Amino acid sequence: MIVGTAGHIDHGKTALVRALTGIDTDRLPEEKRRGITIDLGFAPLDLPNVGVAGVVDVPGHEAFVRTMLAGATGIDLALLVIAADEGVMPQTREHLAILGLLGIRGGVVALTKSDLVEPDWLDLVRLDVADVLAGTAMADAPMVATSVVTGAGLPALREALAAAAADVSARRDDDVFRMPIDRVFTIRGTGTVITGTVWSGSIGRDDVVRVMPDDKTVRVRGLQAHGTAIDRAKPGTRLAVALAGIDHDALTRGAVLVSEGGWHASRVLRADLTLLGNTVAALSPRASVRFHLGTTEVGARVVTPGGALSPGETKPGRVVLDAPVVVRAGDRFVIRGGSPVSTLGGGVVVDPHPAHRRARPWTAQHDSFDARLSLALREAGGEGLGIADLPVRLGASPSDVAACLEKHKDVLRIGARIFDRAYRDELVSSLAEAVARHHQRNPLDAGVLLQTIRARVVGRSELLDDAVRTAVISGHLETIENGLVRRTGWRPTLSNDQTDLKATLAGALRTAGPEPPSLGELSAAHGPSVVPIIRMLEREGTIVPVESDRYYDAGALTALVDRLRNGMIGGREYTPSELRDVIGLSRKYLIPFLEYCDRRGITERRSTGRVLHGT
Ligand SMILES: Nc1nc2c(ncn2[C@@H]2O[C@H](COP(=O)(O)OP(=O)(O)O)[C@@H](O)[C@H]2O)c(=O)[nH]1
Ligand SMILES: [Mg+2]
Repeated sequence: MIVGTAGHIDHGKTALVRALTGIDTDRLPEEKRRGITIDLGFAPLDLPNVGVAGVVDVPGHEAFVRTMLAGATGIDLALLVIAADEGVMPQTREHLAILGLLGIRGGVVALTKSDLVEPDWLDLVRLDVADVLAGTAMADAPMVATSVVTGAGLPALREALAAAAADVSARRDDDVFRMPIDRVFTIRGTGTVITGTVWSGSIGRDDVVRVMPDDKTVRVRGLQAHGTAIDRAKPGTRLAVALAGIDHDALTRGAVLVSEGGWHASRVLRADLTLLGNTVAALSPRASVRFHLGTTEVGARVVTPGGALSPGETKPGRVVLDAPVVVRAGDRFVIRGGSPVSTLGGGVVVDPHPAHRRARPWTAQHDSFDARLSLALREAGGEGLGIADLPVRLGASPSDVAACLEKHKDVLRIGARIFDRAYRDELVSSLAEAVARHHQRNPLDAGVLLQTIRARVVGRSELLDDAVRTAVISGHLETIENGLVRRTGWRPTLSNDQTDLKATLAGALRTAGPEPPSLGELSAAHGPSVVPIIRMLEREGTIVPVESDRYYDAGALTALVDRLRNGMIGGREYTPSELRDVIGLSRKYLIPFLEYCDRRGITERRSTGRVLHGT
């Protein structure tokens, strides 16, 4: 449980934290070198029936905002501090806006320095504050007047915090692990130590985790929470982690510790973007801003299609980052800019890895996991999505993802990936159409090579396999020998002329016997239908290719082979000219015929001639 303080400078945040916890967070930086047990800006706060919460409080407005942002999903509760003598001030409003942008819903308001004002005044301040809070993230927060001088209101504040903490839903630890790193240091004897707040999932001693965005693998040597060594840490824990296998220098604030798999750095992300209502100007398209998410801060450009983002407006767009950042769908981020720097707005990550080309912004209404999954599947087309990537890509726990995949009607699961079922069905139609077109253009072909039509559609090979299988099962296509497919029931059909030509060609080859004309000669004499009809005769076994462009009548070829066999004595080597005498062919036909016999294993070629095979 992490409590984040917020409020205008000098309104008494640090004094209040000291009164509640006994720790002076303003003095912590000096004590930082004392090591792992002292966590910069975090003070342990005992809450009745809740346990120890970590309260984050750091000095200085800029540092403060950064720490709040670093807390993002790390902060469970906000403690908004407003001095009773001054009331709401500019930084109160900025911090309030940030709490809203970060999606922090629970909190308590402390009206500090109540000893400095009259009760009547305090009542007026209460009304004024309630007005400002109306419609914000803190609208329903209880208000407690406090004084660190008299001690008034402190027990009530502690109780209000405990009650609010009990209302905050427990974070799930059956989720992918992520912890943004906010500090890195070296401890003699321990090595590299980092600190941060566990945002999701859990981490245990000896776990192997990755440091992103550099993607280095490290082992967890030890864990400490609030100064005590522990074996496993749950989400929402302030944690110090000793790491093996990495140097202090290789780690920076802004890096993120994650569990294996599914996490990839993003350069472009899709988001619902909001510009705060009190900003003076619209955010022009492609405006340069600072992007804050967790402990990461990078330059970025915000791209909102259809023109500028106006004050108070929320619309879908893209964020183009100057450096790779590890984000997850559902993450809240803040954008700051201007001079002096102030909070301009922020957004919710809708898709950390949008498709490169067709990436159109998704609108805010696509907020259910099911709907986003359908959109992502559609965009992924023939590539599909890796199931292991979905918890990060679409922002749901692995078990929720698994449950959704079970019943989602669009999902076609093949191995470790999922595809859009409609895309697969379109592929089936495309394949069937490609085969039909081939039949139309080549009506005498038995079919088309599966390989050829697969090359005409787009998709991963496992999806194409599935589409072919589906086309066969659904009766669109049938596979025939030699890697050929055809429309189910399709047979080559001959016109009357072609039927005549088929007989003519078969007759011509039969008559020619051992010295048949080439395919070129036949085509020259009979026209372009010769080739497909010859192929058909070949498929039927009437004729046999001896060379690539010369076919023999099957009977004539058998007779020729017999003549060769009968004329040769086993074991004796024959030169080509001796074999010409045996079978009486001219050299032009003889050599290709002998090579055919070698290929078929009838004869065997030796250094000076041929022998009958096996003799
Ligand atoms: N009288 C009075 N002064 C307070 C109270 N709380 C804080 N202060 C004073 O207000 C000043 C600013 O307090 P600090 O905690 O540093 O404010 P921060 O900037 O919000 O952390 C200090 O001088 C405190 O002593 C209070 O309850 N009563
Ligand atoms: Mg302070």
